[in-house]
Amino acid sequence: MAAETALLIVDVQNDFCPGGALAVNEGDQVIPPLNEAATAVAQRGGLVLASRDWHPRQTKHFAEFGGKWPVHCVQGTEGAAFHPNLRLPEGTIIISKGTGTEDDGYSAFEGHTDTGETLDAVLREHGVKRLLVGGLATDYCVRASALDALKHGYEVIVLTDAIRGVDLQSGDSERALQEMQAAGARLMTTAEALQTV
Ligand code: VGL
Ligand code: ZN
Repeated sequence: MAAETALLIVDVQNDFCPGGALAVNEGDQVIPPLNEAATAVAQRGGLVLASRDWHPRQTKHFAEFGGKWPVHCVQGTEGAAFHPNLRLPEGTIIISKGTGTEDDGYSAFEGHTDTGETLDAVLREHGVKRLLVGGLATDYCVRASALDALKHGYEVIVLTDAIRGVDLQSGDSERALQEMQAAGARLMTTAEALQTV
């Protein structure tokens, strides 16, 4: 794998895992394959990025202010922390998103580093051409981030064993996968992806 391949870990935070405020079924099961991918990518000199849902307490994203969701991933809370079993290699770049009071901020491409850089800018600076994408949730932030990555011209591989969905409507995750694939993403298991690229 060349250094032009980066790993984007989407929103593996306590609130999206079992016991959390917006728990995704089996959400914590994305962690072992993502830890494996992170180690492999970092070892080969590739960049690892981790996005986090990072909401203010009052945002139109939450049901009590007109949105769709229970309160989750409020900036600085335990629910917003990365899951303790997630092992982020040294040098992992954190992208915070959903930080506004008006927007959902589903895509990591709407987020920023702590110095205010966009994800696209970071990827360009590092010469990244291809993104491996995994995390939570398949039908929201993984979907939005993968589709935006394709729009920005990156090659995208979705790690099928390292994603789980909310499925507010049954079939949402399956439809999201088909949508990502139709837009040009490749779907592979983590093991396949680490062998192939
Ligand atoms: C997400 C629902 C609400 C996600 C974030 O990370 O996929 N889903 N906020
Ligand atoms: Zn959210």
